[in-house]
Amino acid sequence: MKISKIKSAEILDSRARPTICTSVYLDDGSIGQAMVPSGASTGQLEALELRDKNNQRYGGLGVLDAVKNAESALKILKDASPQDQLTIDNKLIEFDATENKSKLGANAILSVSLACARAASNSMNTSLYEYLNIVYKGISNKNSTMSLPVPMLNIMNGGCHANNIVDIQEFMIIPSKKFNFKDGLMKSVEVYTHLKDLLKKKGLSISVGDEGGFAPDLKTSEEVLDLIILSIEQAGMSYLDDISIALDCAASELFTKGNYKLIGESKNFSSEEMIGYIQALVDKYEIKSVEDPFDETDWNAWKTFTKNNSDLQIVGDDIFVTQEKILKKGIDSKVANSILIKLNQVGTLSETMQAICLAKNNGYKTIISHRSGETEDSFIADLAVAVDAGQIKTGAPARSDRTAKYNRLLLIEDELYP
Ligand code: 2PG
Ligand code: MG
Repeated sequence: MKISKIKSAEILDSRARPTICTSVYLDDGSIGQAMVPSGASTGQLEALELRDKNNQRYGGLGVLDAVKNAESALKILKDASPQDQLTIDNKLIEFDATENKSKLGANAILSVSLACARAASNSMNTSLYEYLNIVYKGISNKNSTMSLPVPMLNIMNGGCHANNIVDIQEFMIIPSKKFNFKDGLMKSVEVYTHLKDLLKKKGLSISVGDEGGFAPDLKTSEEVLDLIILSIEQAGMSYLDDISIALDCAASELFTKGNYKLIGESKNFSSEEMIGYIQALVDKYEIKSVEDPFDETDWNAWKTFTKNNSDLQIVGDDIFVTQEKILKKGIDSKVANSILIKLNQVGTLSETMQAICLAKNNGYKTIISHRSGETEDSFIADLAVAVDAGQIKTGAPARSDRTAKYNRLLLIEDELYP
């Protein structure tokens, strides 16, 4: 079986920015399609997202060059087996031949990589998660089971995902592991609904940020956390026993000239002060998971904080950018104990799976993640199940770009545990 055609198009993401959709056609009639998401708080070392820079179209954000580049990959892929994902991805990497995929664009490359996986799974008549599990077993050389991930739902938005001055980007709720996926999601929705009522009663805005979480005009992180905990209690649940809290500080966005500038807190913190600030929040609120608490270059702060918090999940996003080489350095330097996994930070499915495998082999937890600019594509839901990731973060339980992933997981749970 061979790839007979690659067709790409410029489409829109959830923030009204262009992104790429690619369809891979196989000569047995199977088709696979994939849409690529896009971040706002991006790590400096992420693979490059190619934009046209033509100010006449979409303020320079068009992706027509990426569309052309994705289609041009047919000439190097037409003799490869679409079921050999590693070879497909290696050919794409060789064709690009740059360190950060800047020639073709990681958006172009990823769209082909994922569409090819979908086409192969369609051709084999398997569910995508089953097919991805086979691919993952091949890449990790291990017998990996599948499981439904615990969701992390971003219900209050700050940072660069919202039009308020709250410094921390994401306040997420995590349902207890005692719930199956369906019940955990339902409990989380109850909290989200109660939070909405609470905000209304307080005369605060219930309009939402980029990931579907509320984004009222609050200032400090403590104000936000108090409201979330109150809404958990008002929903008749027990904080920590039923629902706990995770943060994504996205601290690289707060870091300027060696200091952390926290506008909502009216504070300008040194690295040591930032460690103290995060530690105090974690201790006071018994936070379960903290992502990017420090700038991606502030490795000493990461090391100190990791050493002092062996029971806390400490997640590297902008610092590791889903890249094996950087994660390896992080493991050696004892930085963090978990990794956020974003396909478009590295640009191919195989490299993403290699990073997951390295993390797991070294006792790092893995969280599959959406981007703040998303599409209706739910690929990450299947990926989370296929690699037994354990956790997924994909926004609030609202807005179709976010619920597409939760809905897909509900259907997978029904298939796996009827
Ligand atoms: C993050 C992500 C997703 P963005 O920082 O973890 O929530 O945001 O896609 O803007 O990088
Ligand atoms: Mg993050």
